[in-house]
Amino acid sequence: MTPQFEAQRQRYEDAESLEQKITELEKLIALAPHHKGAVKMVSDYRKKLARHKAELEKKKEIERVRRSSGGEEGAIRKEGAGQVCLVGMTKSGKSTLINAVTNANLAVGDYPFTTTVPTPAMMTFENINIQMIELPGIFEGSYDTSIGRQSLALARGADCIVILVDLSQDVEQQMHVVLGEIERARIRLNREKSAVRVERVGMGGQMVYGAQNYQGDIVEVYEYLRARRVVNVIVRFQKPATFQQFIDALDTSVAYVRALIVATKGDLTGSSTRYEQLKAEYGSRFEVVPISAVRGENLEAMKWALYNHLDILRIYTKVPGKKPETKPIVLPEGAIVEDAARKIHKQLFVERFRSAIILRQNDKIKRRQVGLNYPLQDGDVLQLLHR
Ligand SMILES: Nc1nc2c(ncn2[C@@H]2O[C@H](COP(=O)(O)OP(=O)(O)OP(=O)(O)O)[C@@H](O)[C@H]2O)c(=O)[nH]1
Ligand SMILES: [Mg+2]
Repeated sequence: MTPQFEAQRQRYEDAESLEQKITELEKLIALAPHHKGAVKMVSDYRKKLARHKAELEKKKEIERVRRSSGGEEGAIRKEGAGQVCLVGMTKSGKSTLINAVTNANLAVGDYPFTTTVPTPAMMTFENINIQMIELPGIFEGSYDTSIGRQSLALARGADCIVILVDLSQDVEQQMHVVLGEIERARIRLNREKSAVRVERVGMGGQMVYGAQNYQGDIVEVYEYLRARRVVNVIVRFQKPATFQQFIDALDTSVAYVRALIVATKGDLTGSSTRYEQLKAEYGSRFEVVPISAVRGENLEAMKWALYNHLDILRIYTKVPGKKPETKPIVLPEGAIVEDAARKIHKQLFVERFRSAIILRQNDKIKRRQVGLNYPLQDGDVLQLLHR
């Protein structure tokens, strides 16, 4: 490492805003040594850069939606390890479900639209908190109303969307309405963003790579770019991708959110047939979890499914000679030791990092000494040592 590199690393670490971090990290990567030993480090920095950028983009999108949906009033502050929005038609059982898994006592009515505004509650699961938000019932045209727009704006920024389907009613009709409004709100569910990458450049014309991955006639891609007057651009099809995915990649106002279907009222007649229908129809795109909120059936499995859709890791810190903490720190999937160290105490454990020890109960190697770039796993016990 050159002193120049070290100085830049410091500048990156001291950067306060996301924008600043991105700029400094880009400079850092440019200064990185090219020898073999540095490959892993550079690749980790690149990953981090991508994460910063995604975060920034998401922030901007949320900001944009907030502006177009009439200000801050609709926003609910994120709390806990993740935010889950319940989206379903009125009387689908959203409040009943939230009451069954939290301490909340939301009004449950036998008439439509009992819940009129987005309503949060906290669910404790294992040893973390997950925020559950009931959105007012969705109907065809919701997105044209101000409360509907506000609700869907919340869903957009959520970490996970639960589509709540009432198994005592026509399931196809419910899915049609809910997916339709979600689509209009420019939310894409369970779609991986990285199949197509679009980079606008200053010059060079239209460059398309990986055309063999494009599912369609590549001519329509060039056509579309011309129509949108995108003159200088690099498009990379990194995985099999459709035209819609290409358009989405070009359009930064589209939000990508993880989602699953919770099918409720499994205690009522006809529910098993409708559940089978739902699974056959949507099972390849969404995990479908059947429950009965009034009977409290299958709620544990539902909580696990929610947890898994949040893509988070729980890390338990440990001081030498003591038992691990019972409350974990929560990090996004893909996080490395450094991300945990930064969250605990940057000055101490990142800048003066000496080594880290990871304890994995259910692993062949139960104790390993690792560096800052080591990827973490859910449930890891982490002991950090500083100079
Ligand atoms: N049998 C049965 N009934 C349920 C279940 N969950 C909810 N219900 C009933 O469905 C009706 C609507 O429930 P809510 O929880 O108020 O539904 P919601 O989706 O919050 O409805 P709104 O807020 O009005 O849009 C109530 O009569 C509930 O008792 C269930 O698991 N089984
Ligand atoms: Mg309700």
